Amino acid sequence: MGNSTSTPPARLPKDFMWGFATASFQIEGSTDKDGRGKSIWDDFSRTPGKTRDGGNGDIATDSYARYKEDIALLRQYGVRAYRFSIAWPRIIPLGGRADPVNERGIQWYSDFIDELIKNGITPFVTLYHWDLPQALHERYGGWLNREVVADFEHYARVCFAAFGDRVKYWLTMNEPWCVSVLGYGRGVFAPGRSSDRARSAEGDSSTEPWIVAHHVILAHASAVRAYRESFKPKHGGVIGITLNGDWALPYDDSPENVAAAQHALDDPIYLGHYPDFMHEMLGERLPVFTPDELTLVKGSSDFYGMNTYTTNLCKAGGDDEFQGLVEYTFTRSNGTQLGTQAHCAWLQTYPQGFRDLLNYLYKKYKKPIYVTENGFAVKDEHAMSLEDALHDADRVEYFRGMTDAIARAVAEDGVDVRAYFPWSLLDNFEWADGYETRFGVTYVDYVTQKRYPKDSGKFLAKWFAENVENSGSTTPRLSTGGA
Ligand code: GBH
Repeated sequence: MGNSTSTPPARLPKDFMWGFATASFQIEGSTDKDGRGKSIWDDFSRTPGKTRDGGNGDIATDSYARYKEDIALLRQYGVRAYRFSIAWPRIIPLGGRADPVNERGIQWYSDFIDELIKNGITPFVTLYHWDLPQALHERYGGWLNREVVADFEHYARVCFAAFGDRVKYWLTMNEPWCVSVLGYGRGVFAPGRSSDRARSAEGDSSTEPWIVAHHVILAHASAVRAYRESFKPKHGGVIGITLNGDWALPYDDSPENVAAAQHALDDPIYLGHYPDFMHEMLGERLPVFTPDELTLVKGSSDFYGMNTYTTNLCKAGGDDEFQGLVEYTFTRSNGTQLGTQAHCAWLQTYPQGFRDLLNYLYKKYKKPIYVTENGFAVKDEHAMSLEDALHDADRVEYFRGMTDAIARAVAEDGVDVRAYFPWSLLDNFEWADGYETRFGVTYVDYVTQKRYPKDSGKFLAKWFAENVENSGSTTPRLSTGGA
């Protein structure tokens, strides 16, 4: 593949989808409105010590109440699509397949989807972005119990039936690795189970993450089968999963580090089985798919859905099973850094890695790629004045590199990338980081809830207006000023 960045790449095709991504618990607030049940993040985030600044999701960006304002903002940016998630406990407050469906929750998302469509914006829906109904956790241990597979499938069917006439793009799960490892291994995300007794009173990090991941995969695949059998024939949409997939470079040329980088890239959904090194690492602790389940899982995504933020240099070794016994670093063997450091320790800017990842995945799996998240948190942005935060130069640099990488992957390397969703429309509730880490292209003043487009948001609006073949539908209107 080429590395040239001197000439401008060709424009993206006119059906290329771009827009911003968000997730229900990170933006909605209104946690007690319209019959919503509790999610595992409600109590977890309200428990002292679980989020860095003590923040919780009770108000967030107040987007449940302000949804028309948010959609007007999306329109100002000129997006063609919007990726958001549905909160399971708003649809089925107690979560289970025998529990009542909440018509008010359905009505809200239905109105929301109508408002998007009225504004020419394509809805792109995630069914599960980490807000499991608390009732299922209490009833049978949530993701730890096989029961959850049928309950998730039922919830998915309710959503397909209610919204499938208007929603043609579905994601079942956001990042199974985070659900499993961060929720049930490291215990830093809800429900916060871990063998580390300083974090959690309960949990077994040697087995639970793998059990949870197994159920998440089966729940995903069951929902996909339901969609393909009962809804796709009349609705004609596409469905898949999104994984957190960062590019992996070997730290150096040694065979063990080259193998380590490969381990960091392998996953069971697209391979259709657990990778060999997982068997070696976990032995009896790795759950087993029956032959029927393997058939169910294999091919269970119509596209390669991927949240990607950075590139890691990989070294074999260490004892962290959650990273497949691979150590990550951003410091090259010559002591230099891979890229610009973000506010989060795990994130540096490295656009060439993004282009290489797109090429690798397309050659390996030959499926269209939907980039469902990509973004950057500027260091100490939370402590800046509004004026300084709006001039988010490091985020602009990040998106300049990433958009160039996408355009070149498509136009010069022939990779079939269909969508790009920068994370995120708004600064929002950043899970265990609370409100301290800001990923928005729009600044949110949490006192007034006013939204202010940052330079990065304006950059993206302009870039996509200029670099996608014009379909004549949307034009950014940021000259009219802030929101
Ligand atoms: C996304 O995950 C999430 O989908 C989104 O909700 C979130 O707001 C966004 O990232 C920004 O963080 O420090 O060892 O605990 C991106 C993938 C994987 C990145 C887990 C952070 C933390 C690893 N994430 N990782 S650790």
